[in-house]
Amino acid sequence: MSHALIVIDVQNDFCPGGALAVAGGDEIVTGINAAMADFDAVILTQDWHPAGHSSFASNHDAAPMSLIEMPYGPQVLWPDHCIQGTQGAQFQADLAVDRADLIIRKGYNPAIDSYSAFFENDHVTPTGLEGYLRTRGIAKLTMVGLATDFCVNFSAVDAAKLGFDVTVQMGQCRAIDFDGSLAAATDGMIAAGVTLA
Ligand code: VGL
Ligand code: ZN
Repeated sequence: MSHALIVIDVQNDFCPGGALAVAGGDEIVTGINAAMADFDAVILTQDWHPAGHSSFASNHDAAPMSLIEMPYGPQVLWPDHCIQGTQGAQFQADLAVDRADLIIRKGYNPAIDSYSAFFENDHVTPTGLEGYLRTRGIAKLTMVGLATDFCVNFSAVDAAKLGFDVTVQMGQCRAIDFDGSLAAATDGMIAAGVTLA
């Protein structure tokens, strides 16, 4: 049974100085690079939004971090971030990108956000990652990256629901922690059967 490391959204916009900076986001890069040697496969995810994406507050004349109701459910409105082709969307410069077998992009659908590496926020539109993992015989996943309470959380919970054996290395993640989101994410991951290490 193969074991993959899934590195979630270690991109400039989620690091200090970025458009949606996560405190300490850049601190985890050295440890993630070192961990890559311990896995059969390394997969990177990249948040990859078209300009004017529906998850951007600027598109709704609303304040960043406010909540709206989308056809697929509640959606936090974010500052513009990870716009396709921009410096902010590039991986943090020290991340060992060359070690990756696969880079999976998400959030490219203008009408639907995608926190999870497996499904868009409608929880039904697949990214294709599940098929990739299954056809490679990968059943065990360790997840690290940004942000603990959004993209790591949604990816881990979806993976557990799909039947993967999932561990989140909390020390190699950093959180946005907005309005209790980290505590809720931690509870949700545990309830879904994710191992928090
Ligand atoms: C993320 C908010 C918006 C994340 C991505 O990577 O956790 N959070 N887009
Ligand atoms: Zn995003």
